[in-house]
Formats: sequence, C-alpha cells, structure tokens
Amino acid sequence: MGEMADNVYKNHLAYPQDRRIWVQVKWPFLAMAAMAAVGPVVAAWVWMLVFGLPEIPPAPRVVAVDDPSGFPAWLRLAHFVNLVLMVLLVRSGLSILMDHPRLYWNDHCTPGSEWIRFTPLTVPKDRVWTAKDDSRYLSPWIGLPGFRHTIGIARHWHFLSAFFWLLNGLIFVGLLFATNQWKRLVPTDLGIFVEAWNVFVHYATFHLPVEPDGFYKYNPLQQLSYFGIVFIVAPTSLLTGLAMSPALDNWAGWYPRLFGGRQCARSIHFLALCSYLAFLVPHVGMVVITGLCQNMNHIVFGTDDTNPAGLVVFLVGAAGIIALCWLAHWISWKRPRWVQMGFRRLLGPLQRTTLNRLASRNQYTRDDISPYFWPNGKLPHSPEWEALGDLRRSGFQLKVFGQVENPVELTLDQLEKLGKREQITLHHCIQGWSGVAQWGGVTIGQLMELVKPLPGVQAVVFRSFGEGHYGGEYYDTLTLENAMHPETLLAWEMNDKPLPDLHGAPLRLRAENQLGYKMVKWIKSVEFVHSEKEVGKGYGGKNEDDEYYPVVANI
Ligand SMILES: Nc1nc2c(c(=O)[nH]1)N[C@H]1C(S)=C(S)[C@@H](COP(=O)(O)O)O[C@H]1N2
Ligand SMILES: [Mo]
Repeated sequence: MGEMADNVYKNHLAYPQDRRIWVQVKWPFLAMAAMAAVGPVVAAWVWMLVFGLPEIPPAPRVVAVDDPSGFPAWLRLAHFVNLVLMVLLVRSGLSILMDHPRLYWNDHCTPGSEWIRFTPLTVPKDRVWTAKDDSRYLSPWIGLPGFRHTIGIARHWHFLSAFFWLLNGLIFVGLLFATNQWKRLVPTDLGIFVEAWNVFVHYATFHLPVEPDGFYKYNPLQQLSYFGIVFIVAPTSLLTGLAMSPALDNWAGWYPRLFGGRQCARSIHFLALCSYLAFLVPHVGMVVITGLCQNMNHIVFGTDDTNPAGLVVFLVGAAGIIALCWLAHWISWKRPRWVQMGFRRLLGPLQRTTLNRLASRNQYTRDDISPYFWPNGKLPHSPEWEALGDLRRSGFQLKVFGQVENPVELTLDQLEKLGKREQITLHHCIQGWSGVAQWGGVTIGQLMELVKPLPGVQAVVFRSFGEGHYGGEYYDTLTLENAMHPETLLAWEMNDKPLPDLHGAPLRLRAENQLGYKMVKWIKSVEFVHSEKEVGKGYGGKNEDDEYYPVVANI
C-alpha cells in the first residue's frame, strides 16, 4: 500500500523543480474573452446613459396556491450534495487538465496549435519530448490529488463524482417537475429576456434593484442564470465528457463531431468549468449582499427567518467539505489502491456492459492523418531490443505462448502472411491529447486462429522491450473480448511506413476502443492467460500496477 506514494513524494517526478504556474491564451481568444466579459457591461452603461435606468416592477409578495413557496428538503439536500460533488469534480478535473496542459480546437494536438496552455514550456523540436514530459505540477491545495502526473487517481475521483453528480442531478430535475418547483427555474415567457436585461443594467451600473424574496420567486436574471447552469451547462459537461471516450468516438464518429471533434469537446468541457466559476462568484456574492442570514435559512432549513442559524449550519457544512477534501487527499496518497479498486468495483460493471460493448468501426481518411503525433513512454534500452538494430524488422521473432494449443515464434514476414489489416483511427491518450494515424498489422483474432487459446483463457498479456515510468518491464493486458475486437491489431506499419522506433518498432498494439496506455509499444511477446491477476502486481498492466490506472480504459 502506498509504495508509489512514498516513492513519488521523494521523487522529482511528482514534485519537480519547475513548479511555475502559467496560463497563456492566444490573443484572439483573449480578445474574445475580454469582449464577452466587458461588452455587456459597456452595453449596460450605454443603455443607462441613453434610456435611463429601466423600471423594474416590484415582485408581488403573495403567491398563488400552485406557485412554489419555500425550498423542500429534497431540494436543499440536492443543492448541498451538488456542492460537495462539484468541489471534487473541479479539483480532480484540474489535476487531469494539468496532465496535458494544452487545449486545442483540432484533433491533431500539434504543439503550438493550442489556444490556451497552462505550461510555460514550448515543445522542443531538437529532442524527443513525450506527453509525460509535458505534464505539469499542480498544488494539492488546488488539485485532487495534485502534484505531477497523478492522472490515474484524479480520474477515479472525477468519474466517481461525475456518476453521483449525474444521479443527484437526475433526481433533482425529476423532482423539480414532479412538484411545482420547476416554475422557479424554467422560463415560460420570452419577456424574461428583456426583464433580465433590465436587472443586468442595474447591477452593471452599480444599482441594486428591489429583490423579490427568493423564498417565493427569483429575479429574472437570477432565474435565467440558474436555468442556464442546470439545463445547459451541466448537460454540456456530461456530453462533452463522454465525447472524450475512445470507445464512443471510434464507434460513432458523428458523436464527437457534434462538438466539433474530440479536442473541441475537451475545450468546451473546460469552458463549462469556467461557466460554473463565472456563475459561482456572483451567485455567492448576491447571496451575501441580498440578506445572507435569510438566504441561508431558505437553503438550509427551508424557513424564511432572519436568524443566523442557517448560516452557522452552512459553515459547519463547509468545514465538512474541507475535511472531506483533506480525507480525499490522504486516501489518494496513502491508500491509492482503495481509490483504484473502489472505482473498479463501483463503475467497472457499468463500463463493461456499456462502453466496452461498442465495436470501434469509425474510419478516418488519409487526409485526416495528423502531421504530428505525440509520443509517449521511454524508448527501450534493453540489450535485446538494441541488438535488433537494423535487423529490427528482419531479425525479430514474436513469441506467442501461454494457455494455447500451438505456441509459436513468428517473424514480421510470417505475421504478415496471416493477413494484413489497415485502419485509420483516432488515438486517445489518457492524458488528453489525440491524433489520427494509419496503422497496418494483423488482428489478434487471426493470431488466435493460429495458436488456438485453450478454454478458460480470459486475458492476453503484451510485454514490451521497454520500461514503465517508474522502472520495470512495461506490459499491459486486454480482456479476451477486447483482444478479439476486429480493430485490435499488432501493428508494424504507421502511416504507410514501417513503424518508427519512437512509436513502437518492431510491433505495437492498437486497441481502438481503449486509451493509449493499453497499446503496448516495442512488443516482444504475447501470452494468453487465465486472468490478468497472474501477471505483474496483478492489476492488469504496468500503469495499473504503478500509477493506479483503470484496467478497462474505454473512457
Ligand atoms: N512500452 C510502452 N508502450 C506504451 C507506453 C509506454 O510508456 N511504454 N505508453 C503508452 C501510452 S500512455 C500511449 S498514449 C501510447 C503512445 O503511443 P505513441 O508514442 O505512438 O503516440 O503508447 C502506449 N504504449
Ligand atoms: Mo497515454
């Protein structure tokens, strides 16, 4: 337990020398962001100077019988649960972002084409610079778990929170419509846009209009912004999150295209985060300005009093959230296996029965091939691999063994005789980057026809000449089911040329419904086994063993 935790604390990998904080936005996007922020305020001032302050009719205090009054217990609870989960989502999300601290509007992720970056570094051209070299340090005060390259743990927190956040959101929205509470949020009259603008002109010019009592009714701007967060931004987060899944994207190419592509989805996912933060600041500000104690009683006890009890209870709740963050940090570093296994037990079955069933059949064209393809992993320096030298392609023999009727050793020529398949697909790295490439190789299915796995075989092990991030032989496993996908290849060709050393010569795996780390490069052997538990530390691969990655990698 915690062996990596102890290692990395002492290790420059998680706590590097260079911990500079950096945000750099390309100027057109900076200009757009500035316009989006300043434009409406300027417009409001002009409006006031030209037309005067708009009239805002006072909201009636008496409510009709079927109009909502007060906040029922389910709503108050869902609001708090949402807050807890959003804190976890945002903090783990930032940790994930920092593992590939660049956002793009194109799927190729060519360095320099990002519209925003959170790293001071430009990718060097004179030497190999891997995606892992590019990951950045994030203070654990901000990120969960923070530090550098802790994406395995961060993703478990993110997806576990996202799952419960979705459940909570569905219950919340379901109950909104099962009761009359939906009337608070859902506009039924287009006039609300004009009224909301009028309120905005007041705020933007430092006037406070008379507020309705939020116990009965929100002001129009408030209503629209709540509606936007619940019914537009939250679903956008979910849908763009899903659009980053290799299983989904390589099954239905149209899905990520809804958002402009996989990287656009990732950028929009980030902009959704910005929207939550842009909402949170005025939301909390208005709660404080417009009667803190009363507002707190509304949302904590569902009463309309002005005593401080609600505020006090909320502060206790906030302290609870801070304690939870501390606990999550402790678990992440001291008991990381709990996080990995908790995720596997809770969401593994759902993953296996949904995303993992999708056949990756989406093909790109030669025109789509990425001019640049980020590399990852360390080039092998094992004598065996180096001895292959120029003979890498002719002198190599792939060993296929284990629970099979007919173990074999095959040269690349012999592999090619089994049949060659070509495909052009989108590669998804767990860190966030992607790229399109053409791959040529033999399917594992065809290999299986030759070696004939014995009954009881459940997993296939791919071992590499290279080492993992923290040392030791790199390997990974596929379930038999995933190995048999028609697009799962042992590839010796990339973009119509022999596979380059950097990308895995002599042979690498392609498993298009999985994330990149499953696709072992520099393969030396293939073994059929009963269970992945028999290999390495038993978690399904080198990254699963050392970096707590999930064993099924389809999102
Ligand atoms: N042997 C080995 N294979 C590996 C890795 C590695 O570190 N060692 N990294 C994996 C990861 S995280 C990714 S994203 C892909 C990257 O493939 P590429 O370098 O061809 O882009 O290789 C995978 N295969
Ligand atoms: Mo990766």
